[in-house]
Amino acid sequence: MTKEEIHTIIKNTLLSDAIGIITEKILAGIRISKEEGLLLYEQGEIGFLGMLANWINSEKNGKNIYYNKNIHIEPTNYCVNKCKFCSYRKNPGEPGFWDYSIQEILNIISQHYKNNITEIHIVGGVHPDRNLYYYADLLKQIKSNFPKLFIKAFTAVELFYMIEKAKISLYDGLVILKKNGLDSIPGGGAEIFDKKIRSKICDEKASAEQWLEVHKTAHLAGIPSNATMLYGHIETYEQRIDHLLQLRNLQDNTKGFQAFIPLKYRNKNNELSHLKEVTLTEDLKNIAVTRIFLDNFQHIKAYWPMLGKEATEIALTFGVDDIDGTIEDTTKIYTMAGAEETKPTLSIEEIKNMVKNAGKEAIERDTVYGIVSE
Ligand code: V47
Ligand code: SF4
Repeated sequence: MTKEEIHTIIKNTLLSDAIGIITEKILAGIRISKEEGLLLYEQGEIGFLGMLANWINSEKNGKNIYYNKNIHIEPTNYCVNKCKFCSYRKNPGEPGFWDYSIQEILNIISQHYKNNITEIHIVGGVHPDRNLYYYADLLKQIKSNFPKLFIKAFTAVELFYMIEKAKISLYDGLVILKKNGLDSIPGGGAEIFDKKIRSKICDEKASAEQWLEVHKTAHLAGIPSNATMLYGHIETYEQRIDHLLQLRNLQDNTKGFQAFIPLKYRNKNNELSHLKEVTLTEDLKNIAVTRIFLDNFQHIKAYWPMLGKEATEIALTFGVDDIDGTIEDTTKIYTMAGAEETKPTLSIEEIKNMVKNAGKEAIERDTVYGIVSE
């Protein structure tokens, strides 16, 4: 779809004046405001939003859909926090509790290394008895055993806890981790920045300001990161747009975010299980609005273990240019929360078919979006 074709659609359809004006701004490369973003959520028609987001994405990334060969490591599900949406946290002694040693983590990586993985993604519970130097040692041992692997590790929530406990500055703590092998930071823990919602769903964990400060400091220290938003629980559209605005503002300052990942709330086995999950239409609308609003983010990722494989394929024409990776059945966070994929694994053939069905091209990348040649 070209710009001219979108202009024709605006003229010949029953789009409201307001949506028509916002679209003209977008086509002219003019940033839209918070109020205009909210209007897209409230009044935007799903097919039109998808077309617009797909056009923006093709201007930024052509037909490329990025994926990587990765595994996740979830070192423990022991956690000092008690987020109401979490289906994963367990106390020692409870069925389903785990707490891997460094050696066990190295063994897991060895089992997958032969498959040419390029990245390990490490996130887990905030363990009360571990500290910054333990995690620095973990990174160091992974790097010395598997020097070619990129390590994307620890949400801002885990980082804030371990660095505060070490009584050093965020900058110094992050530099220690970087020197020991931290290559990038995943986007988890952001949830929804709004104070009222945060106090209702994840009262104990790092605040919005602390989450943003960790990412800002990481960018200053030369560590790139991702950002997420947990949507589809008790938040409003206004709170979603406010969350996106705070990310867009920080990205203007630091340019350190690589990808934005909307995370759909899944409702099994947690304290918010009474809430209904949102529909696929809502998922696609949310993806499209985020692609339109976050004009300074290069990549929008559909995290397929959360969204499901079929929905991810559709998302590829709603503004998404990244689908995370092969994962090889190494994450439990979403399975425990009721996502369809009970053993999340995506083969290269499946990725290529999914991307081809969407009329795009699959490109293998590393963690920092360098292209991996076959
Ligand atoms: O912060 C927890 C979410 C996140 C549920 O950076 C839930 O590339 C839905 O950050 N329903 C951790 N979501 C995962 C994460 C992530 C995942 C994929 C890629 C990247 C990246 C980062 O998982 C948590 C929380 O927002 N989460 N429970 C649930 N019931
Ligand atoms: Fe802990 Fe993360 Fe679960 Fe919150 S979502 S309780 S921080 S493991």
